[in-house]
Amino acid sequence: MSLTKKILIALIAGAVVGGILTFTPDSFFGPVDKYFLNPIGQIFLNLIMMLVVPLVFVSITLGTAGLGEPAKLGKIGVTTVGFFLCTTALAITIGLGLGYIIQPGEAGMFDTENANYEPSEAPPIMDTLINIIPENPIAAMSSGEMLQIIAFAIFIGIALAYLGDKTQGIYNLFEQANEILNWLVMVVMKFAPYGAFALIASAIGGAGIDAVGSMLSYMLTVILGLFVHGLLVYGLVIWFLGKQNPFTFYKGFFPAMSVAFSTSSSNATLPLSMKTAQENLGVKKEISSFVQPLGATINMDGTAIMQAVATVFISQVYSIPLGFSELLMVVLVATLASVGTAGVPGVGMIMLAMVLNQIGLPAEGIALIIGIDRILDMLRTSLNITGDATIAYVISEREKRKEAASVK
Ligand code: DAS
Repeated sequence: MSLTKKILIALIAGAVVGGILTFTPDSFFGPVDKYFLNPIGQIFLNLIMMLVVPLVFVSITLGTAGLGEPAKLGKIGVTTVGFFLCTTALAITIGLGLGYIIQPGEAGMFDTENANYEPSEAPPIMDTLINIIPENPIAAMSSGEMLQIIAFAIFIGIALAYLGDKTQGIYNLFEQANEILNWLVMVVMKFAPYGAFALIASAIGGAGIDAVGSMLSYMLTVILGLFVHGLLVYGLVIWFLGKQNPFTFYKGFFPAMSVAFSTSSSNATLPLSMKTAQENLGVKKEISSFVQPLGATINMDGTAIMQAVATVFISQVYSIPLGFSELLMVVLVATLASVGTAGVPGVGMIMLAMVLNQIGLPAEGIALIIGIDRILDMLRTSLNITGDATIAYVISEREKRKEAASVK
């Protein structure tokens, strides 16, 4: 049986067990989660997170070196970031639109009196952009500062491209390191079904049916936004720019989406995202190795949709109308906010506090939605990595068409 089928069965089984657990008392769910579900889920998460920093560093270095002369790297880089910003701005617009059409904040009484949420500090956007160049690359790697690791890897890759044969040995070393890391990814993925089962059972069991019930209108609005963006926006991009049937694309990329769903972490899924894009979708290795790690850090369309819907939801619950300028501010801040935060579980909530603060909405409103956020995080993380793969696929197909034309 394929890994995809095993993960799918594990997810369904985990969701059923999680649903049953929501009806059990905390005195039962607590120990089950603490001594069984959480350890299995955490071991799986740690195993893949262990590979992320070395894999991002090696793959971006190889991807950059593989793109060859900096002029091509510059073009690919500008196209990539341009695509990222456009799709994220579209995602936010879809989220805002659905929030106004469905009006989830009017769906019922929400207890705003006891709503209390202490937002953890999100990195100021300007600091993030200035600090992209690491003072100490080793420190960046030890603390998992993904943008700084990516920047350092790009410099190394450019040097390898320029120095060519002089550093062929080092290039080969990176190639061999990449082989080792990909082999380890394959080994770790054998554990994926068990990790997926434990993670989803714990997330659903922990959310509780009552929380889901009262937040249903909000959840359904976000989920609708994710599907509209995934099927319509990415579907059209894959169809018209990638010249591919979107459903063929989704079928090929599903293994990565299922792991993203289980882990709620773009970073943790990155090793499999790149492997799946290259092997199942035929994305050129140097494009995949450059676009996907960058996207896992700065491109989060699913998160942007949640933030847009949550902003409208909170403005409705607190009866604070948003003017056109506030809505534009949401688009700008939510688009930029995703640049500075890595793809790890729950990062969307941290960024949401930043967005709410910027437009003067109470961040305490996050307390209303945080209980069910982990379930939405699973879905939006799947969309986040799919957006990265979509852009990598489109750019790769365009490069292939250019190469074919130049051969003729
Ligand atoms: N979990 C984040 C990710 O890995 C997304 C989020 O928190 O919204 O992409």
